[in-house]
Amino acid sequence: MMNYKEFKNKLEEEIKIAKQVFIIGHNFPDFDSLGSALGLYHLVKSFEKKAYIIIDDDFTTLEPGVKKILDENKSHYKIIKNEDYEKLVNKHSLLVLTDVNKKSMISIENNLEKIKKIMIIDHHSENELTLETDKKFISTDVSSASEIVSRILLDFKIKIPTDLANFLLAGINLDTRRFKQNTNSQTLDIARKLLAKGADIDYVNNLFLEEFESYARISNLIINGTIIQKYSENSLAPINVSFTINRNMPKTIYKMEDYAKAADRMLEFRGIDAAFALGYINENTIHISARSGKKVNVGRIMSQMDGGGNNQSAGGKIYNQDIFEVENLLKKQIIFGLPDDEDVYEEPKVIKVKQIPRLKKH
Ligand SMILES: [Mn+2]
Repeated sequence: MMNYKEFKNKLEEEIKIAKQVFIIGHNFPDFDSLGSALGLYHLVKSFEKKAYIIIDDDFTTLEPGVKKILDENKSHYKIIKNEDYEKLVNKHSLLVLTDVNKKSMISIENNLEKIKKIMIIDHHSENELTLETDKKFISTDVSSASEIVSRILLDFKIKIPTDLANFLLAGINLDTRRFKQNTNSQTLDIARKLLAKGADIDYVNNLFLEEFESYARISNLIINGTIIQKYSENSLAPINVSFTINRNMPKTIYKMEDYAKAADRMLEFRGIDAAFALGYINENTIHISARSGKKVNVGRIMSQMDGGGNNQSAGGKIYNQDIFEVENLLKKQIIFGLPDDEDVYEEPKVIKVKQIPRLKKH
């Protein structure tokens, strides 16, 4: 393991000999992963090298603050998908992981053969899944990856643009829970220097407010609007499918990405095999987001509903129909998405209906 100074010097050396540098954070990036990645991009560009940030997630499913930063800044940074990386990577490439050290948490986990050099900047503890490299600076004593990257930029005396100072401060802010934890004098010193570079505390706070509002809105939709139904086939274990609709105020209009996130979140629960979230995206259009694990082919179900997608992730739009009729239609289609659509379908059983008081909003 290198100390900070050795790592910083090694990083400079490796960037300078690399043909191009790929920067990657963890899947579903948060402010720290994104801020530190943008900071590293700036570092690589300052050494006049080609830089790419790999984010393979569908942007519509990202946290709103993260998505906002990406949407507003995508012209300034080369942000690429896995498939672009596969085309660009060669034996002279350097890969830098930031805010992550485990293979299973990066999108290119299965495409690392061509990479000869890997460096890691992180503040999470290591275990047997940590990617193997001796060129790493991983310290759980540091608040965030953004703090480390800020320090590197400051030590190299690289000019930090105001926008970047904001993104780095957002990263530190997130992982210290606004300086309530993991904060020492160096964290505050770096935050102070970012503020001196023009970081705007109001901008950073607003990013967090968007996260919170979206989180509350989707949680409310899920808690008040989800039923779970059990579908069974003769010999196979029953399949649990969740349906999320705002059942109290079914006409409520949500953003398309809210349904995607609601379905994603439901699928995280153990035992849920498929998740559908549906509702209005404007007065007469219903959007359905469907997610599943291995047992249900949601692409097939959605294609029956004039939508599309693959086994695990699909969606579709329906015009001028009643939301609960659409839900019933969907339930009927589910048998087509089961592993074997022989005539072994039983009436679905509702196994759980939860209603708790709604939040004021929505
Ligand atoms: Mn972090």
